[in-house]
Amino acid sequence: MKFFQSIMLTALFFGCAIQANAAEDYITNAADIVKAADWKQMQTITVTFDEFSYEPENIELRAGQPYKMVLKNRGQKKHYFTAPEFYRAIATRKVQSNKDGEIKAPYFTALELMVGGQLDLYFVPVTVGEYHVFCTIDDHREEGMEGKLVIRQAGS
Ligand SMILES: [Cu+2]
Repeated sequence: MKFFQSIMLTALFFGCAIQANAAEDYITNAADIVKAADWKQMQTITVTFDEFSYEPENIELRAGQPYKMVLKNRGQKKHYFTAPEFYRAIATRKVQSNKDGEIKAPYFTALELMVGGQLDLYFVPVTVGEYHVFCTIDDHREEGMEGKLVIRQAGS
């Protein structure tokens, strides 16, 4: 009986764990949010990469406000804009490279910029919270290449 109970508890625990993960997953209705947003009100934020920093380091965003985040690498090395939780907290419209095209996906985990590269991320922030962004190359993060992305409630 005890053994059976523990099996049931384990099943229950994993059931909850799976549900919790699902709740923390990406914004599944991103397409609707992107479509409903007023892109004429889009705000542009430029983030410049260098050794070893993002400028600005901390970015504040409003939920529901459409943005274009222009990522520019002005450094002498390749750099990442890795922010797995942040990308799952936004409704992504697209990532655009002005030279090469557009990439559409439900969400991203990381974007890598070559030396002199630029990528424009079009999105609507959805889930209020604080998210880390960092570079995963070598010891760049330890050297200081990290920042914070904060999504605040609309109107706050
Ligand atoms: Cu880097």
